[in-house]
Amino acid sequence: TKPESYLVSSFQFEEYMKTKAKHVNKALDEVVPLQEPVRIHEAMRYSLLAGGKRVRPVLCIASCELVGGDESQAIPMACAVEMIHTMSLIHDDLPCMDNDDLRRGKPTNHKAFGEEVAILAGDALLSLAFEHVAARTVHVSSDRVVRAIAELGSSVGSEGLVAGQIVDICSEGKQVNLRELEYIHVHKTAKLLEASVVCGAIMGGGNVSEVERMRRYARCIGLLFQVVDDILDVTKSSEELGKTAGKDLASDKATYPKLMGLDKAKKFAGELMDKAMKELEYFDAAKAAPLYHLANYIAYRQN
Ligand code: GRG
Repeated sequence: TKPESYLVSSFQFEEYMKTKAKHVNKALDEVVPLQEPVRIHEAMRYSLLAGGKRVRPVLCIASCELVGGDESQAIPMACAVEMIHTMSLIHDDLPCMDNDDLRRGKPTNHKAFGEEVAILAGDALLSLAFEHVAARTVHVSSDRVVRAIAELGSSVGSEGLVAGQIVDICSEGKQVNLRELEYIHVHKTAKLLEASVVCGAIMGGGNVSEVERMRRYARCIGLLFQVVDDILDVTKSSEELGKTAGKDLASDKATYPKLMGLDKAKKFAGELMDKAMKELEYFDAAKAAPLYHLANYIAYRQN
């Protein structure tokens, strides 16, 4: 599939991402000031303001604007999804989970602050996310705020991120089939992307059919995100190794290229992209431009 065919040429995507990310970063900086107790707020800010791509908050804002809402209605929710994303990374990096030393090119939270503080920083960010949406959302009816909070909650808990993580942990050392791999990815990665998009549409005043259409779009790009990640793992490491056997094909971690072959994985990514685009066709093309480009960015990113 040609990426160009989806692009509305006059739309400045990089400019759009930069501007929206700047708004989100400013809001996040204000939501978590360096106050007493300094140690915990320092640790929260360290990971929250560490320079992530802000894909989830930008999706949230774009989805809100697509259905006719204003950015201001989605900003607290946009901050909340980034707080939850950040806390999931902090906990994922812990010695009892993935035991990683580096994240976004910096020492992981527990390396910088110690394990106790890292666990608490994650807990505090998770709690603050829900508090912030409930307390700070303006110009949205309270029934919409409550619906969005329920949506967000289900994407994180034992039917969401946590479900993906537990199945991933329990499958360690075992052969994972395609169905199980998809379950892990849908829950660990796609659920929060889905909540970001769906909650943006709810806050922006979308009707039920618009919200559900955006959910289907998000499910496709959520899985796409991971399939592309798996493909990049293979292609990048084979480049680094100076060809053929990619690291991922050699390691025991299940990936799409490993389970279905690289060509089929690429074809699958293309199909997910097409399906996502189909959902956007229902909307005004100019208004949907950011979401076309976001899908495109996820599909064709280089890292
Ligand atoms: C959520 C209560 C709760 C606990 C956490 C550890 C855990 C349960 C879940 C793991 C979730 C996880 C680490 C999923 C992977 C998510 C993912 C695709 C990360 C990469 O996202 P990017 O590329 O990263 O958007 P940046 O750094 O740009 O933000």
